[in-house]
Amino acid sequence: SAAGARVVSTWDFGVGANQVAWKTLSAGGSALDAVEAGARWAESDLCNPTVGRCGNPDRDGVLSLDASIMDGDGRCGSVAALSDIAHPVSVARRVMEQTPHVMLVGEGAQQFAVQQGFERKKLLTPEAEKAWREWLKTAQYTPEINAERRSRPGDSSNHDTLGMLAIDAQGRLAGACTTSGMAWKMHGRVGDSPIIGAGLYVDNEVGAATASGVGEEMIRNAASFLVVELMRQGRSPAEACREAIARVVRKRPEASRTLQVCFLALNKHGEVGAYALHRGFVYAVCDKDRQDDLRDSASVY
Ligand code: SD4
Repeated sequence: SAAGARVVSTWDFGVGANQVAWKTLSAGGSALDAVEAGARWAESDLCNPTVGRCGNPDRDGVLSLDASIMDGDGRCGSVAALSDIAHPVSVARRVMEQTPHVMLVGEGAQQFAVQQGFERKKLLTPEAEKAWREWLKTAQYTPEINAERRSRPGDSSNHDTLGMLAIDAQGRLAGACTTSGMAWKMHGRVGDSPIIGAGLYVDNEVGAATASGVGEEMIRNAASFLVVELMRQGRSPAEACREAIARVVRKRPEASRTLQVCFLALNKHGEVGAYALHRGFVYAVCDKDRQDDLRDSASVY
């Protein structure tokens, strides 16, 4: 039975992603298959300007995607700055399963994807292109603290990466993270989402963590690894996320006032916790009792 299974995701569209993942979990499938399926759903979501094919481009008008996947047994794979491929999370899984490497970037990642049978096609939507042309008028890179609700296509809202963590009926953990990164980022910029330990970390012995927000802060603090290590030391998921946020603030108190950073964690007992720098972070929780639970995270500000 799927009694102990559970899946959690960042942001309100995490509800829909969880429901897709739940189909796998409730049928006795693996956490790894579940998070890949959920992340693929987010990547094809027509309304999401920060994940997958409808994402906003970088400052040169190029849509460049980052994604990672990690199994609780330590296997992991990721792609960064990948263009023209609709499902980066699945390419990340192929990197994990079909190569001796963990991370492929840019052209090499795309070449590998095509070799693996992924279709190469231009993804930038007319809405995203229009938003980019609008942005070019001022061309200021000033990431906003996220809107509380789902952003619309062409919205310049920056924080809607999907981070998803799951535990399956057999107690195995897995996670996935997928994003188009910060809108209007520099060409070649890589965020936290494809960096194992920054945007995602999973360890069957302890639990799993993922992040959303301005990725530079997560990379600086090896943040998802930090959250998992804090849980290893005995913190609950919520305490671990809160302490990691405190670390972000201590390191850059001034920047922390204007940047959003959000952590979500799931431990091996299925307990869930979250914490954010600023209010407005919501996360979705799905298990056998409830498949549409959306919760508000606590925050510093
Ligand atoms: C990044 N962390 O590329 C991602 C952006 C994000 O919600 O989380 N958006 O820095």
